[in-house]
Parts: sequence; structure tokens; C-alpha cells
Amino acid sequence: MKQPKRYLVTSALPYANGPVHIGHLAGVYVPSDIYVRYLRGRGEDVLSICGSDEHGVPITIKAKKEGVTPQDVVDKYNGIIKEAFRRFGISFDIYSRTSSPMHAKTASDFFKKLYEQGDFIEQTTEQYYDPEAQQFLADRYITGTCPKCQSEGAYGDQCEKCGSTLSPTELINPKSAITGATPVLKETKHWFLPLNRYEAFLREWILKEHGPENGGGHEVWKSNVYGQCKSWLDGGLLPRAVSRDLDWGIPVPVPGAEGKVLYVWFDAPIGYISATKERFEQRGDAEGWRPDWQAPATKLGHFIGRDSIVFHCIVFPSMLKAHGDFILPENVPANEFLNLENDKISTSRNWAVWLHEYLDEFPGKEDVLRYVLCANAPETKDNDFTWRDFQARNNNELVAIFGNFVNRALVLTGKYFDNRVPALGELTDYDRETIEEIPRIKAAIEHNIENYRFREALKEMMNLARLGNKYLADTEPWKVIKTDEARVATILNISLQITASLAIACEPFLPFTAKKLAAMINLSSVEAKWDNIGCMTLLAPGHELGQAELLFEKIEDSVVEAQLAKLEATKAANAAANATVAEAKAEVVQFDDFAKMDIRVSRVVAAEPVPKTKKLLKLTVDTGLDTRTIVSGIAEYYTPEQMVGKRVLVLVNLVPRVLKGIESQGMILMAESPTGVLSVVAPVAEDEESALKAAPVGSVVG
Ligand code: B3M
Ligand code: ZN
Repeated sequence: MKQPKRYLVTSALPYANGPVHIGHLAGVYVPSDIYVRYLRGRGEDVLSICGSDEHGVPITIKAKKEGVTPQDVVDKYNGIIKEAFRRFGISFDIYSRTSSPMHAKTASDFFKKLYEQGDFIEQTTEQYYDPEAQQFLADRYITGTCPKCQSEGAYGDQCEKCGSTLSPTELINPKSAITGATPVLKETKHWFLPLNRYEAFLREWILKEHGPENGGGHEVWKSNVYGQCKSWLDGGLLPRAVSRDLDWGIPVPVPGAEGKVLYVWFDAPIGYISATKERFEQRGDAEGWRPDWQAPATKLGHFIGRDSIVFHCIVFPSMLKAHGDFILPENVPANEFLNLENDKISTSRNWAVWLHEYLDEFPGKEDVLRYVLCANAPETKDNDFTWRDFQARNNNELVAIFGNFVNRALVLTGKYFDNRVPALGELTDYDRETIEEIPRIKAAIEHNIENYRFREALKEMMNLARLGNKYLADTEPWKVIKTDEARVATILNISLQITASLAIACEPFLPFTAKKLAAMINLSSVEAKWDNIGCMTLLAPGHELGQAELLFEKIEDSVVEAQLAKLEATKAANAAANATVAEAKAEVVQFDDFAKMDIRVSRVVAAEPVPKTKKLLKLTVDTGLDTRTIVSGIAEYYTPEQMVGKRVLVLVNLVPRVLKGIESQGMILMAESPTGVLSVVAPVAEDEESALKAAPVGSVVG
């Protein structure tokens, strides 16, 4: 394998149309961060590049949905994503964004060069056009009946019901998602990158150089990545349009391209180059990016999810090859997908653990999530995140092994040797065997990280903690101290050297813990170099330790149950939203039916949970006619304290019903937000009523 002079590591640019969740983290950002932290620890020249992907149709759709501009959307999510990464300790050297002027120029110049070299095919095709909105429609903006399964609401590129890939003209009864108008076919010109021209080059480069039978000299790619590439290549490549009719994106920089922008998958990977340039420009070294992207001794690696493999292994390399001024990636270590509690992570169904929410709910537990996501990373196949596993890995591994070992070594040193590293005496065979294990573990971590096997690497790092834990358990210094203090000095010296090695070895995986641990043993950053792992004089005899603290704490059942309840509530809200849609479609209510309902503004005077239930509250309400008891399944949304004093709408002539032995005399009405969140309809109180009446009609109150 070539000896790289420098490493350039890119992590997929997240779309700035939503926050980042655990699926993104396990697939891309945790592995890439482990990789770059490890390389930095080895003193390598490494640059870690990322930023927001701010163009493309998903952003414009989100903007339409929220009634704001695409710029508002990307500003909002770029901020949320960037801040969450920072808090989580993802150590990018730059986190940029594709709406930056540097990127517009870089992507524009890239396109122009290919255009001038004659690398594109210009082609006029017929595409759906919305005559009311007067614009061409992206595939996602056209909905209709699926020709395969006949279900409604299929998109122009895909039916989410049956999973078929579609083209917009296949849809039955196509409708514009913008205006509802029936779209018409209209001619439009686009630029295509003829991927078929690069087939021979790609076959040679991917299948020969990075395939399982490569003759050395290059890295072999992961089997999931190689397999996808091979099937694309075997299926034959076709020209791909690199422009779109859209008003959000980088304008196509050639004559006759009004109203057209670069396809997001054309500009986004160029974002890696723009971000690198920007990073050097910020440091007053405008040309400094060149070795990273142009010197053959740079090892470029793209960390991505499996849905981006074709773009990073086929399309972008073809673009780079056509351009000619840039190096190609040495590896594309893509991961598969992470599920959550046995269900596919989904932004639209809110089935996810969002990073920014985790950080708020689990302060100081960044490393626990990093640990669990790495231990479960979907490296070769899809994998599952469960809260029970999160708890078990924390309690049985981080607390019971890592934390326990470190804590015992430090506390015993404090107790027996005044918090100073005791001297190493004569070694037993067992001491020697233990010490000899450390370099073996170090080599195993290195080998695994360098081959993108981060789960195995993490296991080896934990083996170092296990080694120390077992050593203390076997040597029992707390017993030996009664008879042989010198022997205990040796045992604790060895334990503390292992602790110091652990502080260095855990850094790529658990950076917050590494920092805490280094402070606890007063290990300087000069000594905390990767190559010092296994050095048995890291902490000199007499060296004073710092303050011992607990590194990890047990996670209680109640914490896990609260997270599971949160997911249950999401499920319920999704089901309710679906049911509401179905009912709304199913039945029309006659006015007479509606008029039978006696609905009264009532005040809640008392509220208490119904024992042995999670969802029910027993409410006492004053309806103005009487005071009555209502049992309501409202406990998922409100606490009893929140309900007392609230004014609510009550259906008072509903036939009484006994629930959990209590007669419920009516029903509290709730309303549902567009996102499926239920809340009580709480009319204003009397004093507010007068304020309402005084306000002019049509003005907004409150
Ligand atoms: N934005 C998809 C994603 O967020 C896409 C990656 C671009 S990488 C240049 O995973
Ligand atoms: Zn279908």
C-alpha cells in the first residue's frame, strides 16, 4: 500500500432540511471522527472536511411546507446541525455549507471546464410542466396513482407504498404538488454527463485496483461498496442529467441556461473541494488546499451512507477524471443503515433519536452514545439501535469494566500511596504477561481502524480496560496490602500505566472520557501520543495524580422507559394521524348528527392519575350545569397539575362508560396539530374574553 503523506477525510454533507439523527451518526460521522482522531493521535497530517448540503428539491419542498424560503430552511438547519456536531465532539477541521460564495464559484468553474472541454451532451427532452405555477416540475413535485400497485400519492420518482422506482410519465392521473394542476409535457434542454464514456476507466480503477483480486498497491474496498459498484458497472452506465429546472441552486454557468441550476448531486461532492479551499483561505493560505486535492501522495477517503455509493464511486470519480486536476478517492468506506427499535428510521414519521435532543436529555453522556453507535455500527449489514442495548452497554461495559477498573486503580492509589504513583518493584510472570498484552492490543486497534473496522477496534480498546480490570481482580491488592506493601506498589504502578495507555487509546472513540481521564491522572498532552500506548513509564514513580471522579454512571430503567414512552407516543401520534386521515375520507357527518352533540366549556377542578394505568387521568370538571367525573386518556399529553384550572371543551351528553371501575360522564375534546400532536382545546378565560371582543375583527390576538 502506498505510504500517504497526508490524509484528506470527507464525511457526507448532510442535507440542511432536517436535524441529524443516530442513523447519520452511526453510518458516517462517528466512524469518520474515530478515524481522524486516531490519525491525529499518530501525528499524521490529516484534514477532516464536512458541511451542509443546501441545494436540491428536498430543501425547496421543506420550505414550501413550512411557508418560508429555502434560504430560511438551510440557515435554520445548518445552525442546528453544526452546533449539534460541535457539542457531540465531532472534530471537523471545517464545517462549511454549499450556499457559500466559494462553493458557487468552485462548482461553477468545475462545470464550465467540463463544458468547454466538450464533456457534456446537450439534450432536449419532454418534461412535466405546471402551467399554473409556470415551472417545470421535479420528479418529487408530481404525484399520482402508482401504475404498479394502484395506490394514490405515488411520487414521480418512486411509490413509497410498493417501493417501485418510477418515472413521472408513468404515473396515472399526474398532479402538480405545487398547485394541484394537471402537468403538461414541455420541451426542456439539459446537460448530461455521459457516464458510459467512463466505464472502461471505472472498471479498471474500481474492479481491478480496488477489487478483491487487486495485485496490491491500492486498498481493497469494503464488500458492500464493491458489490454495488460492480452491479452498476455490469448493468451498463447511461448519461446522467447534471442540470435541473429549478429556482434554487447554482445557476448553470453557460449561455442559454436561464432558469436552470446544477443538479444537487453535481454540486454537493464538489463541496468537499470548496470547503477545503475555504478552510485554507480562512488561515490566509489561499493556495494551501492544493496538495490535499492534487498531490498523488494524499490519501482521500469519503465516509458516506450506502445510498450515496453510486455518487461517490461512479459519478463523482467520473467528474474528477473528466476535470483532470484532482486526485481520486483511495477508499469509500460506506456503511449500511441503522434501524431504531426494529423499525426503519424515518424523518417524516419522526422515528428517530435526534442528536440535538439526545444532547439536551443526556448531558455529559456524549461518549455513551458514541460508544453504543460504534459498537452497533452497520458496517457490513443493517443494524438495530435499541434503548435496552444502550442501557446494557453503558451499565455492563462502560461502567462495569472501563469505569470500574479506572476507579479502583485511582482510589487505591489515593488510599495507600497518598495519590502518588508508587514504584515498580520485581515483576512476576503474570505481570510480564499482562504488560506484553498491551502492544498486541495497540496493534489490533491500529489494524482495525486502518481497515475501517471500527467495531472491532472498539472491542480491542475495551480489551485494554478488560485487561486492567482482570489484573486487579486477580492480584487483589486490597488483600495483599495487609502483608506486602511493596507488592501492592508494583500492582498499582502497572495498573496506573495501563490506565494511562487507556486514556490515549480511548481518545478516538471516547474523546470526552479521554480528556477527563487525562486530567484525573495528570497526563500531559505531550505524553498523550498514540505511540506512547504500552509505555510503562508514562507515569513516573512519585508523579502526583489529580482528582478521581466517576467516568460513567449507571443508567436506570426509568430513563430507558421514558425514551421508550417517547417512541410509543410517536407511534400513537402517527397512528392517530393516519386514522384521522382515513376517517376524514371515510364518512361525511350530517348536520343533524352534529347538532345532537352538547358541547360545553368546562373548567377542570381536580385531576389525578388512574392507578395502574399510564394513559388515564380522572378529572373532575365544572360544566356550568353540574360537576362531574370524566376519565380521559389524556395522561400521555398532560400531567394532573397541568390540567387543574384548564378550561376545556366537554361533550356532556355522551353515554356514560365505566373505565377501570370509574364511571366517566362525558368526554374531553382534543385537537390535533398537523404534525399529529394532540392538545386540549382550551378556550380563553372570562377576563381574556373581554380582551378578545375588544379587538377588531380579523386581528391576531395572543
Ligand atoms: N446530502 C445525502 C445525505 O445527506 C447527501 C450527501 C451529499 S455528500 C456530497 O446523506
Ligand atoms: Zn406502488
